[in-house]
Amino acid sequence: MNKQSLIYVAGHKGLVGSAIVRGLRVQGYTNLILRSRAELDLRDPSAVDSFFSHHRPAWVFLAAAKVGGILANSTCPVEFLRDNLNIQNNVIDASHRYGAQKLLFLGSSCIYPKFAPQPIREESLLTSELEPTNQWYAIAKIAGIKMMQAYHQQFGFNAISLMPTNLYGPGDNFDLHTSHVLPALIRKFHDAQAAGQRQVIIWGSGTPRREFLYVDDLADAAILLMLNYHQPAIVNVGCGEDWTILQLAKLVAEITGFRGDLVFDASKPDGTPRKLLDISRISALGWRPRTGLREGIELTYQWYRENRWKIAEPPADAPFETLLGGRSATEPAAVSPAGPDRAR
Ligand code: GFB
Repeated sequence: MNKQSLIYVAGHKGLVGSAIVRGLRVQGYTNLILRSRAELDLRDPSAVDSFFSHHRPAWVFLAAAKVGGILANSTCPVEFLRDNLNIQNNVIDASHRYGAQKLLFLGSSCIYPKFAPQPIREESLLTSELEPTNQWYAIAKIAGIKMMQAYHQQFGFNAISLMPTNLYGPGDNFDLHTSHVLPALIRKFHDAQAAGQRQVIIWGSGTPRREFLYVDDLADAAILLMLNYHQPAIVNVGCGEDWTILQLAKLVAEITGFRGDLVFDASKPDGTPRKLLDISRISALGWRPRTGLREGIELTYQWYRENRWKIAEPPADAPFETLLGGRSATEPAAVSPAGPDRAR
């Protein structure tokens, strides 16, 4: 990849794609080609074919995907399986057919078995059953990894895949129905603080452990791999440390200034108990995360405060599937009628 190469970042408006664009620009890669979802629907094979045949990007970062938190994943299995399969099949195939020099695909730490030995090594893939709440998304991502390896094996196509842990940062989705836990907690605590509420509802038991990586660090890893890694074997990207949801909630409460009670809603799923990644492989290539969790949450909270006015409220009757695509905001989920547990 040189500074004049035409680089296509698919999904440049999303959390990961926007961070990759920021990282590329900082490193002097300015010949970028970017298309919004409205301009190019990556689920449509003929639209993707036409885009690649006209522009023939040399380097492709495939950061476009249907993503969401635990509730979105378990509520919309069709979108998570079908849309991700379609997007990745179209982009992988067109990248190869129109002569891209290299393609980078993003999997996820949730593709590993639910009870994989911790920290999770890349070799754990497909060794036992998946976590049911995100099996649809995981199956699509596993198919994407296999597709990349198949093109590598059959055509010698330089196709590489990285497995990020749970990501967060500027541009995240703060919609309380569809977001991941970290942006959801930022929003819940901010809103509770603003409304003078004394309680914030946290889903599940608070005991699951999660690893959180600031998205600009992931972008640096993606660019490093694009430049220096050419193997079909997948590469984990995480920070090497994890926290319980309770620990995370206390930290976000402190950063946002919320001093009320955390109330646990046991009617919501916990998901997998733990998914800490083994990062020996990427560490051997010289990559380290630069942003600690506290600093990353502070930066993300700052972004949220500066940009929350841009986040459109969806109509009250918006169907759940339409919320998946956007940055829209909704009311907090109701407390379990069974009565939540009090944590502090
Ligand atoms: O981030 P999250 O939605 O997804 O949830 P996963 C992580 C944990 O936080 C779960 C708890 O135990 C949730 O029950 N949690 C507590 C909350 N309060 C909240 C809240 O207000 N919102 C949310 N969303 N969670 C995802 C997969 O799993 O991981 C995706 O579903 C993807 O496919 C992503 O792979 C990285 O970490 O459980």
